[in-house]
Amino acid sequence: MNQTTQNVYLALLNQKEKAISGEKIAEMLGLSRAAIWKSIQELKREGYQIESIKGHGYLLKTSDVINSEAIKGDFTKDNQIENIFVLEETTSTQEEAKHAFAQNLTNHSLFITKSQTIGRGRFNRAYYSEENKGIYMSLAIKPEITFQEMPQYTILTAVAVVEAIKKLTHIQTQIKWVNDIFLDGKKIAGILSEATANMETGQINQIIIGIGLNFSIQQTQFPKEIQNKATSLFADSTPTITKNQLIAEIWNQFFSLISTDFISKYKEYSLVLGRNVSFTKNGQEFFGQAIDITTTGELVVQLDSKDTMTLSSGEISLTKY
Ligand code: BTX
Repeated sequence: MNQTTQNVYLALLNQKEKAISGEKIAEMLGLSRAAIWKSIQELKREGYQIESIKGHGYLLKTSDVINSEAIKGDFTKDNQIENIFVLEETTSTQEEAKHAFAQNLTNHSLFITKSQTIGRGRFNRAYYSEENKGIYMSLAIKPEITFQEMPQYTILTAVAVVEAIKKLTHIQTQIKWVNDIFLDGKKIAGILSEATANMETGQINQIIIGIGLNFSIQQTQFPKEIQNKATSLFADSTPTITKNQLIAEIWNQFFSLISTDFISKYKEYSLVLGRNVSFTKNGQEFFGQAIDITTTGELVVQLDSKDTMTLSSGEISLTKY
């Protein structure tokens, strides 16, 4: 979207559900009526719903197109994101953040895409990203901290996602250790945190936190392989919020929770505590019960043999027995 169109969009947005005439926008922006008309057509092509009301002008209706200004408009003062880049399509927002780091990115930047062609999860697994029906974003942070000083970003982000969804929709989701958000027993979101250290100083100097959230993918639209284990926030109902609102709220929560005891909340929202789980370590399968999550986010499992094992990473399965 070019700068003129962005400004026209802002003029419509600032009207707050009232119509504004093309003449007035032209006057405000010091542009011709024809230029305004052209921008309105561009906005419509991008998916914005704009109604023309005779004698009143243009009315921007609630339209769920990801837009950086709409997102920023909902930021709280805690939110430290300085730049938002909205991309029509990319391979992976994690890669976009990496490229930005390679070009000397210095501040907190958020990369969001409407369509992701090679979205990935942990262990290079694919993350299914349906165009316009999900939130696919990566936050790039440039800290100078040691590994020990680094907050548990995956845990923090999981809590931020649960809190944001709860605040905006009253829907209660749960966290499956370590990085998945579940609704009604199925995954609606996954988190991928990646950090890079400077070998000379030993400091962590690049952190990328990726979130993939199934917003309004219909249940039947998921690929066959994940049909039974994936769902969306609004799989079969009309969304009651916009993606822009949820994106802003997730990062508002993230920055306000960072200095709090978010591990307690993580435990409160855990899908696995008290449940029977299985996992594989060094090629051997273990069974037991998840009994605790430590202050550093590790999962404590009491094995059937009564020994306990503390897992710091990897994956567990919930078992039925
Ligand atoms: P994960 O490795 O924990 O989960 C990946 C697994 O989840 C897959 O193997 C598959 O079984 C299942 N899966 C794949 N797609 C979906 C989906 N849409 N909904 C539910 N289950 C699914 C989780 O990894 C972390 C994913 C992060 C994705 C974000 S999107 C923005 C950023 N860019 C990018 O490339 N990755 C991150």
